[in-house]
Amino acid sequence: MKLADALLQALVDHGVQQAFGIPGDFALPLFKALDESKRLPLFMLSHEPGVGFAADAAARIASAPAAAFVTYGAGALNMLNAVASAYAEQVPVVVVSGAPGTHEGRGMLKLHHQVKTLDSQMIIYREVTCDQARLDDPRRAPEDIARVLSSCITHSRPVYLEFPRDLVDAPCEAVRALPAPAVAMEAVSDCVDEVLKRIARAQSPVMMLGVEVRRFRLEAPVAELARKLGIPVVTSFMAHGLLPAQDSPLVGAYLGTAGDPAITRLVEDSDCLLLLGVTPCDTNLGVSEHMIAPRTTILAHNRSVGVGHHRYPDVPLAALVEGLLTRLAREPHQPRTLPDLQPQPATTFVADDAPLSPGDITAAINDAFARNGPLPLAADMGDCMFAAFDIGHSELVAPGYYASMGYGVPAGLGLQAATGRRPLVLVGDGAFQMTGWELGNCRRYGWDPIVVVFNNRSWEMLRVFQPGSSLYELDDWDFAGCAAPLGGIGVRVNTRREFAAALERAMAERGRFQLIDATLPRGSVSTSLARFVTTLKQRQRSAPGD
Ligand code: TPW
Ligand code: MG
Repeated sequence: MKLADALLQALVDHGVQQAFGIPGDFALPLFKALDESKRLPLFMLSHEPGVGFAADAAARIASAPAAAFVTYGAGALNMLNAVASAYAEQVPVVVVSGAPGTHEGRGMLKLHHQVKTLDSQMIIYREVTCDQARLDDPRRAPEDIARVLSSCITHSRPVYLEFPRDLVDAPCEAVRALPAPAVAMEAVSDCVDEVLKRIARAQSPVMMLGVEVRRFRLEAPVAELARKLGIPVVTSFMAHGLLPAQDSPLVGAYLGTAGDPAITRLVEDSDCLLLLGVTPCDTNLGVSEHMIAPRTTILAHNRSVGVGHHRYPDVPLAALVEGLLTRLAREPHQPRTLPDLQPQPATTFVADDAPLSPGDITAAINDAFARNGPLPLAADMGDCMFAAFDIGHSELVAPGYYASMGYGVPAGLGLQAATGRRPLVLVGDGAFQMTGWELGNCRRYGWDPIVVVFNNRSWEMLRVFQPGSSLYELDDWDFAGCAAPLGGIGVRVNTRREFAAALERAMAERGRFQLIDATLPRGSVSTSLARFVTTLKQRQRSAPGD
């Protein structure tokens, strides 16, 4: 076998279904091999941040790794922020970077794209990936590839492979996938005992689901667990969009001070909060007037479980969930009666001539989804992400923790590449300025996302953080006018009636991307964003040691 083919076959064998990328001279032989082998569909975008975000979204929606192929230096380092985001949010992206040939760069002349040394890129990438290898020895490469891809799946984090350009055709053995790491069943069993005891003792247990539930494909087992125990289920901020089915045992998303007060009380008054795969970060757990007490929580995250102050260092979430289900099958619990929550009523949408607000956009989307069926959502950072919380029963990919702008549009493309389903993208005007141009790649791949630009001509979220400045005002770009030259259809709307009509048309028309440039008044943000930011700001001032 040749080294490039061994790598590509190993990617497929480890569940990778798509490659996204942009070539360069150090990566050209590898791209040629990728193209000719036909093992993976290759989607080429315009800018490496888009490549990284698209691969991230493809991996999130499929709960499987996705690959991002780039060239050395300018390409790989251009993608760094997207990979950092994937690291922070536990997304299995396999970065494959072309690299100088094994004997290049040893003489007097530095090579183009080189930073300090030929190792600089590897050193930088170590910080944003969970495992790395340079495939510079075809005898060792199969072992290295197997280890790195196994780490990617085990930890659900990005990994980094550097591929010297002269070794694409080097003969090598096929890669043999490693078995999943063994789990100490005794520890799992003790942990299950303790968790069930805590739940049995509690008056008001609540289950909060985090992104690991999705990453490790545990949505169905976790829903079954909640039903068997009779425990109400909420998602964390980052995990909104999990359990999208209408009949799932989900109450809603926990947004602390920014969310539905009934859900906030349920979580914050619970005497046993079961955090399953929840990242313990400020956007998930810090948006509260009083901190959630560690003594009353059970936190399963990052392959360990903490029960109060007691820690099980090597119990992955999947083993815990499976252990709990097996135990409940043997010793069924009497399910509790679920508390009678009174969630906030959904806003009803009126298609009149009033100017649009962010809430109108989501109410109209809910209406359209109820009529036509839901579309998977990709949301960018900004008020549009908070709007996404008002849309029910749909899958969502969004950077709820790392919070990088520029995610929405390329993520939408990644969603369609991975699922074949048409996505709905929610994006602010500021974020669209960063990566919106990737829409120009829809035509050649037959993608037709619907894109709603929340156009308030501002970096509005920043104004909430620090009001009283004109720093945040943006110019009024004609986003709708840009759509046709990029191969799509664009329309600018100002009122609720115009928005509803544009959305209905967009949903009915297939084949080209549809951009709805939704004019919002400057200074208008959703109340959830305003409350969210206010609480985060309060935390900044108080609570040292958080
Ligand atoms: C890559 C900092 C967070 S929110 C925001 C900025 C600049 C303004 C977003 O403006 P937009 O949305 O998209 O018009 P809206 O609703 O607030 O008006 N650079 C990156 N990521 C982040 N998060 C920032 C800067 C930021
Ligand atoms: Mg804006």
